[in-house]
Order: sequence, then C-alpha cells, then structure tokens
Amino acid sequence: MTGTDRPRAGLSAILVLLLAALAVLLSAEPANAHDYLVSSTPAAGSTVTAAPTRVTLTFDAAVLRTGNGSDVLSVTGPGGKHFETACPVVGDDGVSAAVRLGPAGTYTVRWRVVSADGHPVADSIRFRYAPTAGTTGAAGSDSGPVCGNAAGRTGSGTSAAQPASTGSVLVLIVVVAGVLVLIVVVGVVLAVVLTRRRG
Ligand SMILES: [Cu+2]
Repeated sequence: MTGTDRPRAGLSAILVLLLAALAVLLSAEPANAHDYLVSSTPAAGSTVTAAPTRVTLTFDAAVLRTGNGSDVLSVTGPGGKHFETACPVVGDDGVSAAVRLGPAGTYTVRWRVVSADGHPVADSIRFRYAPTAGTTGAAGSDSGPVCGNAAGRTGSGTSAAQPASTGSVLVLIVVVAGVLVLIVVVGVVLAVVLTRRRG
C-alpha cells in the first residue's frame, strides 16, 4: 500500500507554499519606501531675494492627512527665531506653512509628516534669504505657533497617530495570513479526501 505517500507529498508541497506566502507577507511591509522630499519652495540650498509668503514641501507621494495636527513645519532663521506664522497645511501636493521672514541670513525648514505607509518622516533643508537693502522683515517668535496636539497637551490630549497606524498594518497582515491559512487548511482537507476516495 502506497496510498499514504500521495497525501504526504501534497501536504509538504502545500506547507512549502504556505511558508513562501508568509515570507512574502512579512517582507512586503518593510520594503515600502518612505515618502521623500522631491522639491520645495524655496528650493534647498537656494538664495531668495524676494520674501516668500509660504514655504511649500512637495513629496514623491501624498503624505497622510493625520487630522490631529501633529505635522510639523518650522522655519527658523537668524537668532534662532521662528518665522512660520501658521500651522502647516497638508494637501495633495504637499505640506506648506505661511511665513514672514525676518533679517537676511540662513533659514532652516524642518518638517515631520506621516509617510503614506503610516510611519513618520522628518528632515530639514536650508535656504538663504538675501533681501534688497532697506527691506524690513518680521521679528519672528521664540517658539512659533502652537499646533494640533501640542495645543491640547495642557488638557487631556494623549492621542498618538503612529501606534494606531502601525496597528492597522499589523491587523491587515494577520487577517491576510489568517485567510491564507484557511485556504491552505481547506486545500489539505480536500486533497486528503480526494486521495482517499481514489484509493
Ligand atoms: Cu515605513
């Protein structure tokens, strides 16, 4: 009697497929690249002579609208002052914030946004501001506008977007893996039943 060999061979093949599917699932998420900056206004490393009224950052993909105001876009310049005058706005074409620049000098734009895969990404660029002589600029502020969660931090604000989005990715993986396991189990049962019936 060699009837038991066939279901065993089938079972091994199915187990190999299952392991392969799990390997693909587990490696898929980290392979997602984070959104990265493709351009900005003013451009990184550039010198502007006319004061911009907004600083705009454009990414390779639409960054997430977290809706909790945790995004950061700060513009600091001479004296370490902040020159952004409003909280950042996340749109389809990127992230921007209103600014009123101060004296001539080097300005640093720092940002922290949530990448399309749910992970926060942060970086900075610099540009130079060289206005024509006699231009009066803004005085700047010591800390910039208070935005989003920071505004509610004196209250009971405890929400954090990052664990929630990581959690939803994990849930998705578990659900997909569960469905795969179910398909495999049904396949094994069918294979065993069919083989027995044939024998
Ligand atoms: Cu990521």
